[in-house]
Amino acid sequence: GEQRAALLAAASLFPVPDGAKFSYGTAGFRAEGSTMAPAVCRAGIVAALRSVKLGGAAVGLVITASHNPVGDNGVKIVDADGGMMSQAWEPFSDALANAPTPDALLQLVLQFAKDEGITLGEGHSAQVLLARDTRPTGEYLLDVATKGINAIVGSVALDMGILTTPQLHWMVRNKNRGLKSSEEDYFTQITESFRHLLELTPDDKGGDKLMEKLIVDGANGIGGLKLEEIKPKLARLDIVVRNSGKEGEGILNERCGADFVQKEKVHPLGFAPNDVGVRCASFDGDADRLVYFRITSPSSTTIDLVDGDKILSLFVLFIREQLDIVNGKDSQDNQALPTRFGVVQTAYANGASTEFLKNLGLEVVFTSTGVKYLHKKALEYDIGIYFEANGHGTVLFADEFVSRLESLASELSSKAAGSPQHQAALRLLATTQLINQAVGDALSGMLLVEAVLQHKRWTLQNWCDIYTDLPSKQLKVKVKDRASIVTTDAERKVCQPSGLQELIDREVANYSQGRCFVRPSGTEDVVRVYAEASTVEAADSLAKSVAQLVE
Ligand code: NG1
Ligand code: ZN
Repeated sequence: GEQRAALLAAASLFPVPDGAKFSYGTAGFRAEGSTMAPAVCRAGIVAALRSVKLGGAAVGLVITASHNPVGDNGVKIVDADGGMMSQAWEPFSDALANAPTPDALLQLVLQFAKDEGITLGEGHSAQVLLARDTRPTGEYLLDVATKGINAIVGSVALDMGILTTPQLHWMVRNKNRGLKSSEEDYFTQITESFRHLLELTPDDKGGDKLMEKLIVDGANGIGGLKLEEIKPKLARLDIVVRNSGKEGEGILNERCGADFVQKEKVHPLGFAPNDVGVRCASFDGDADRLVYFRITSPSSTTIDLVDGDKILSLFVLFIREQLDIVNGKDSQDNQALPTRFGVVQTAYANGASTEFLKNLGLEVVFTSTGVKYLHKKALEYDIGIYFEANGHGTVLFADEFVSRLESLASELSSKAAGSPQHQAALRLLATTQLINQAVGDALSGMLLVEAVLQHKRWTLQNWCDIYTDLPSKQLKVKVKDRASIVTTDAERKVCQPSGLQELIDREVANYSQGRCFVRPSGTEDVVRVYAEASTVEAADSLAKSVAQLVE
């Protein structure tokens, strides 16, 4: 009836061109913006179905292509818990995006609804929160997504406006938990918890002393605009935003942004010799990645990079310190706050960071590349922290742990108000509020970095010095069929083609501190080679010889 007609109508509005092949991948559908309408419309259908399946819980849909060029665009679905859409729905999403005719699309939906036990067309409700980044094709594609959502009868599409990707994830999560979920609420939560953390700085004289200047590269995207908005509410930070995304500033992600800075290891456009030595941060285009850096010389573009691994390490030091204060370092039993604290990395984490974390006595585990894998693993702990080297990551606190922490803090506030133990418990509580619990978030991550640096009275130099990155090299190799390479052990070992791993091992054995792995990319048609060794030349040469083994 009505439902069938609506699906057929939506599908015929945006036909899939011959030969198109959309794949949901690790970051949703992504392509040249002008070719994205069919996939976006169908992602709207998937998002609405997902909401129906979850009994009408809010689901999110964001139009963004993150760090990719301004001409690209993409679509990603946010699950009701605020995380990435359940992987179990990816095959259906792919099939739907590529359905060649309206009738094929209709049949796919009907069959899938049947398999999933979804009753269409009557009495159900669905709501999808939509957002987009600043891309020129964003407004059009958001409208296309709305048409897809509306093709599921009874759905409501709510346009939340131009947002960072993590803001939308946060809103979906909060909404489904019955918590405040507007953009204003998001800003209030992160600025208030940041202020609270600063007030808990040891020996804080309650002064209004500004920290040293921080320059932020907004990648000419949405993150810089949002940062400008909350800047007046950020006590004690002296922030200058460059590549802010305002008219005439520059092009989104072009020679700027976290991806560019981390991969090229040079400073972004818009930074000048005057900035030598200043603490700088860089967001990516949708503000879910964060790196820090410092320009080392007025006459070159080189930088000292502080990547996701070092951000993770800084957070680990801070959280560990607070846990030690709360628990008392020596008494192993009878701890006030027993805590399973886990660190999650991928094979791309610099070996020096892993060594540093293991030397702290921490549990470090590895997953495959891709936020959905890291996030899932981190959820297994009371406090689970994960970061990709590229700067995407966060700290997750289990609900049960937060309850215990709240009880402890309130107990201490009557028994030992203002004691070091009480203060440490309050710092941990403020941290659970500040750092985004749904997904990696450059804005909230940066505020936590700034609060921790202030807490430790650390300069960027102190932070850089916690360990020295091993020189590393990444190469891309084009092969006929990248799926012919199959890996195991969190992508650190090749199991197919047979014999390749032995050849890699033999190469690696020639290098001091050598480490190398190869894996097929999940987002590009290439095989990636990563190599680490004790010198830049050695890392380059190891990567090159292993690349030759792959070709
Ligand atoms: P692939 O193309 O699978 O290596 C890349 C990044 C991931 C992640 C995804 C986006 C590297 C080496 N890989 O994945 O970290 O950000 O894109 O979801 O940077
Ligand atoms: Zn991004």
